[in-house]
Amino acid sequence: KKRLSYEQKLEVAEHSFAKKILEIAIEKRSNLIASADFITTKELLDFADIVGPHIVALKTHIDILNDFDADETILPLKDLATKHNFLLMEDRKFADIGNTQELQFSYGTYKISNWADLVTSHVIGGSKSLDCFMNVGVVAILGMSSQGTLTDAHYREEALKIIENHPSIIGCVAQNQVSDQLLLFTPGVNLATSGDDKGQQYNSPEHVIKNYGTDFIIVGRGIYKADEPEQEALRYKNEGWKAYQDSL
Ligand code: UP6
Repeated sequence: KKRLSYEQKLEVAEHSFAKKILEIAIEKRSNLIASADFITTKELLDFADIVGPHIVALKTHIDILNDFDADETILPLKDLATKHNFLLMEDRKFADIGNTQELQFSYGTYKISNWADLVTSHVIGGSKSLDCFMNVGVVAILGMSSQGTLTDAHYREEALKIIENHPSIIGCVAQNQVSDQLLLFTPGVNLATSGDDKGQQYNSPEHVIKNYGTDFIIVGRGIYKADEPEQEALRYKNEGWKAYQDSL
């Protein structure tokens, strides 16, 4: 089965952040999301500036920063997102009742709702637990990349019923094909190795794009641990775009 192009997906996209990420992909000829799993603000900002031109989104785990500060971290990060035209995707993986998720989304140290364009969320709390995510694109966790994950076929079948029907959800994180109306984000992508010693499992960009129909590859250590992160970002960007074009 041939995949839809980003242009075709853009025509049918309804959510503003689905449109936005597709527009950036088309403009930059990139389907790369860099995961910036740093523990200091300086590393995060330096990295964002270096890979910014090549990515559609920067994925953060904002709660791992040792020195988070709204003015020192978020303001410059937003400036870099504007400068290089990429979205900010906070990989919070919400997994609670609606009321608690609403508090976690807007309050506390990180005030995610103030700055994130996209957030990840489990759907384990049921559809109504996702109603709290306003003015943001939700990327739902359908399946995980780690060894022994509990997101088996039965879980995914039930999760999809929620994911396909919630208006805030623009797509999902998964290691398998999903329907054309969802954007598919796939982490666990690395060209150098097949996994780590903590259960992570990797595939190549070509494998996930051709076999699962992945729209956006998510690459962490493959890029930020490389000797030359910018060169490596370009390599993943080019491999990802070529695999996309080949699969049209
Ligand atoms: N991530 C996965 N697998 C999932 C969901 N999320 O790896 O199923 C996230 C991790 C990390 C990034 O939390 O931030 O994607 C992958 O990083 P890596 O490329 O360094 O393994």
